Amino acid sequence: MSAVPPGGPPGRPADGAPFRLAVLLHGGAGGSGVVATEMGLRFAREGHQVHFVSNRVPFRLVDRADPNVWVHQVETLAYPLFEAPLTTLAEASKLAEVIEAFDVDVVHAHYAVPHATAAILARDMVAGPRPAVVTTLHGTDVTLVGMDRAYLRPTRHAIHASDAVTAVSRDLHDETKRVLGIERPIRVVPNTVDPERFRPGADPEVRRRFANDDEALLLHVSNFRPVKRTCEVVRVLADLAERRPVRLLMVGDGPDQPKAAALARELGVADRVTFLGAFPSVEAVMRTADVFLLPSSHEAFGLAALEAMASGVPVVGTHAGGIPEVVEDGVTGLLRPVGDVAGLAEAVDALLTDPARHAAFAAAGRERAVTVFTEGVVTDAYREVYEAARAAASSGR
Ligand code: GMT
Repeated sequence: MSAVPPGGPPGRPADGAPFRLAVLLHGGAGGSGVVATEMGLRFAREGHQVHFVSNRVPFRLVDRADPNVWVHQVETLAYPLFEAPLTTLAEASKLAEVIEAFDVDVVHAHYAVPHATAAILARDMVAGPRPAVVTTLHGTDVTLVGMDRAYLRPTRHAIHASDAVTAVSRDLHDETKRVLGIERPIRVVPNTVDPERFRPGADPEVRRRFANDDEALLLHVSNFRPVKRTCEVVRVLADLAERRPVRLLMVGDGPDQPKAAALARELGVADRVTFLGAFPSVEAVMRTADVFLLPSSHEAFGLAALEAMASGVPVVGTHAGGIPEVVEDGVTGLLRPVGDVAGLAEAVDALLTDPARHAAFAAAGRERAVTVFTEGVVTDAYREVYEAARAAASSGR
């Protein structure tokens, strides 16, 4: 990883030449930032130059040095006249600097507003050849931010002004077209998972830190926003605790964490829950779980569910958004309607009561994760998108 731009020779690469790629992402814990980081690292390993532009060192980049990877930190000015720092402008400015210094030919913005907006502004500001802007829609950039009156028009603008747009699921593709009235083509490119990092085979010593051998271990990983319905995870635990020895691991942090902890105390199950906070290497903990819980009210994809499946952990979740595209109901997990806490608890109990079915789900989940959501297929899809966008952008130059 380097933070100092050495500069790159100017000139436009031919088809098939390595990309000089800038990646705009949320640097904190969250699926879109994880996907952006992992995809960037994959392209770097293939020999492309990858420049992460973010307000912080990306969460999942910790300890993963690569000579093709740069991190450019966005600096904002805290001026009392501004109620909040003008980060989108600062991001556009840093990105424009990076484009010029490294002759970046493709900018990949993960999330519409603010990242695609910053990318489009930077593209318009640079001296010299303009890079292609590829935008990946991740979910809440459309379903929450994009639908808010304050951001609807900039979101539509960001989508229309990008050279190429992708969405992480068919559900998000359809919803973007429907609720934002977008007519341009949007390609569905699903998320992927590193099958070596997320693999089955719990270390019994790690598992014993959280549960005794006779106890079932449930797991939830998220950013504890209201959409994740983390209190329902605690309610499922409380329901199950009346039937069997069980413990729950809650990984991550966010606004609803204190509510979930308070509910655990109120329901008398606080001694059965461990809140581990947010940390980047969740894989060792992931494979110790018996069931992964995802009761979200909406989820464009559900990356944590894919990571659980790759780890050989069946998922119990909701029929929400793109979750059914990831978790095959009745095969790799069990899905229930949003808010059906009793149904979710029943589903967990059914899996724990039937070891043969649990094992079949675990194996099918791993198989689906590594065959349907294959790293190579997803990387090839993005490579095609980058090539086409780079060709289109350079013909318009
Ligand atoms: O959850 C968010 O607020 C945004 C975003 C994030 O940064 O974590 O999550 C979205 O992108 C992920 C990666 O593509 C998807 O796996 C999540 O399903 C999606 N979240 C929602 O749609 C709520």
